[in-house]
Amino acid sequence: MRITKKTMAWVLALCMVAGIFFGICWGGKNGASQVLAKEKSFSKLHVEGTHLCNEKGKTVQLRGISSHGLAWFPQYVNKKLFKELHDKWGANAVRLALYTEEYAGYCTGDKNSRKELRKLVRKGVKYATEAGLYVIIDWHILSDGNPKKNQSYAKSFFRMMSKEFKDQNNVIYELCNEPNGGTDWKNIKSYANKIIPIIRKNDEDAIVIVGTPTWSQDLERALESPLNYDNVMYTFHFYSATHKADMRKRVKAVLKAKLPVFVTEFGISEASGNGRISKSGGKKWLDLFDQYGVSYIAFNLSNKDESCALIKSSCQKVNGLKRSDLSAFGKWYYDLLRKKAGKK
Ligand code: IDC
Repeated sequence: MRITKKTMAWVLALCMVAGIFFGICWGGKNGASQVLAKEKSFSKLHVEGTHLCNEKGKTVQLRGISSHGLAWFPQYVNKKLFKELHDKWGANAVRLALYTEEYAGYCTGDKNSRKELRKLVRKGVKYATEAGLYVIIDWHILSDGNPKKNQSYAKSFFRMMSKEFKDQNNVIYELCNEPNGGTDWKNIKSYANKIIPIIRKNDEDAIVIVGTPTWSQDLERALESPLNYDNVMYTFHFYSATHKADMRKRVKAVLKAKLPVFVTEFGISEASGNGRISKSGGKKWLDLFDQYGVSYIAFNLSNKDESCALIKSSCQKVNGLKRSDLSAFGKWYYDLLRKKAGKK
């Protein structure tokens, strides 16, 4: 066959089309591009009234699960389990609890252990993103009752994280799990006013959740004197075998006054994380939060021998969980999440 200029042009054109086609396929198979595609599929959230909204102004209620201490139970930060939480449980969010002091906490180790913990957070964010879950990065203060105590660590941590995740719509920052031990709202505000600008410099409208006094229960203090930023929510935590109608009444009043609240942690055990469970109390609390579109996250994703763990202590699996592998709390929450997500 004589190769004419016309044939050459056709061959060239075909090569170009094939090149583009294979380029797209390769890009699609490549992990990074896939993550990018997923990232774009998360609606950017903002705060309106008591709750979160998506770009179309529709209420978005996040319902999810918190890790136990990341350093303590790192085995549950795995790709398959996070996908299961989304696909099978019907959750749409996870929380990564990074303890600051207890059990190899972020602020108690050396430079290397901090680096390893950041790797774990990164891994959690990646798996959550791939699974289609919003993800809360929780600076889990507890024995360090005043967030000012480890403020310099918090500053550099949130600076790094917000820089890294600035383009991800699904990442939410929780500044201080549970202030306690006499830490007042003035202390917390002063801390939040240092950290929020650091995050906002990298990600100007990221959702930020701020803890409240007395183990994140005194929402009234935030209502009296809110922070001067948009897209800020205030933390409330409850454990239904301890916290009952009198506290529900207080929370309801605050919601009626339109304070944006996020329940970043709850359990149906006693506040110690152990003891008896109250399913009926848990239902009353979640009914209230459903009524106001408030998001909630159950604590915790582990098999620790305590009644607030979602997995039975006899179960050693880290994914592929069946309903029968779950604790009483786990079964109750699994059924509730599936029902809310419209799964049969
Ligand atoms: C508990 C864990 C428990 C651990 C303890 C101290 O369930 O295994 O020994 O912390 O690190 C909270 C805290 C949360 C607690 C939980 C239950 O935010 O860290 O976890 N709780 O006590 N506030 C109220 C209850």
